[in-house]
Amino acid sequence: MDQKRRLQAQIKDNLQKIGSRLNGRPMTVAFIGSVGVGKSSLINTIATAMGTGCWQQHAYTGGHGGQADPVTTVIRRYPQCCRPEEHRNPLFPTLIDVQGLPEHLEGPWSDVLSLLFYGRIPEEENLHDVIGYLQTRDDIRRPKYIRGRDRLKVDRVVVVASATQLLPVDLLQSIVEIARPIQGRSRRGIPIFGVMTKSDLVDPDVDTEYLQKEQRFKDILGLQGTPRFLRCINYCSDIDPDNNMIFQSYPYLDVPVLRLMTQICDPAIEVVHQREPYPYQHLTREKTFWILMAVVVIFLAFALLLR
Ligand SMILES: Nc1nc2c(ncn2[C@@H]2O[C@H](COP(=O)(O)OP(=O)(O)O)[C@@H](O)[C@H]2O)c(=O)[nH]1
Ligand SMILES: [Mg+2]
Repeated sequence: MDQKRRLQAQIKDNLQKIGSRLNGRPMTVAFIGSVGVGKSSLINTIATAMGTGCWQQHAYTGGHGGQADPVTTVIRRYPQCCRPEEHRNPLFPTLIDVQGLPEHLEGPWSDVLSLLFYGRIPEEENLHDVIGYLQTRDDIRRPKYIRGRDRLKVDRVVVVASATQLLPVDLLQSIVEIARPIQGRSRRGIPIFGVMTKSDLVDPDVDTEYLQKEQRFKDILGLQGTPRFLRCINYCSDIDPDNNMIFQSYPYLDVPVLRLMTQICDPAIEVVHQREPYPYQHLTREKTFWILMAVVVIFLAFALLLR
């Protein structure tokens, strides 16, 4: 218990330091990964670890046999680590659960994820609607997603994979490219963390297949030799079949997650080019811009002629 309190105190300290850098707004941590890897469970585990009470289901967990709902990709936001009434600390991070991303981010999907990271997608928006919108409009006519809000900007990306499921290599690579672009027009670079859930279901000491998967995961995300990786066990019915977690918390689950949270909230880790705006194409490359210019020129010419 002592260790839990000590880590919580350190996180609060870190948040205080980061808060001034973010102009007093809380940081936003996005959880991304395939369906069923345990993103929602991880959010609930973090909520429990960061708080004082027992486990509660804030983010809805459990799937329908691992099937994704093909038409809803919703961003759920959990301000103040799911427990605003407990923390009353405006600097406690907002956790966001990015549900139902496809395994391959083709076409406009990477734009959508990029817009999300830049804080341009309003709350509770179905990402499939954003896709539909982008497919029917060119760059200049995107009034819906043209405004970025600082409090919606993603400051940390936590990529979640499971020890028992196939690694979605394509998805992982795309997330890295979008979060930390090295070429192209966008430059805002967001720190990436990796969590391997369900480590209760494997034995890393002898399971070489698992170890290879973990190495690959770290390689793709650039986590090799860094403290930005965590093997974790979530609060779930496998580890607590009688659901005693609704009456108590388990320090052996809380402490590892809190260790990762100290890293996530470490003021030494920063977003590169934090204030960089979303790189809309330069205005002069837009058809609409030239049409407007032509109208203005014709109008001026008429005005001159009629003088
Ligand atoms: N054994 C075990 N099961 C887990 C763990 N984390 C999540 N689960 C289970 O995995 C399933 C999917 O979890 P969920 O959080 O809904 O995944 P999501 O789709 O990524 O949000 C649920 O049945 C969870 O109980 C874990 O660490 N260990
Ligand atoms: Mg979920």
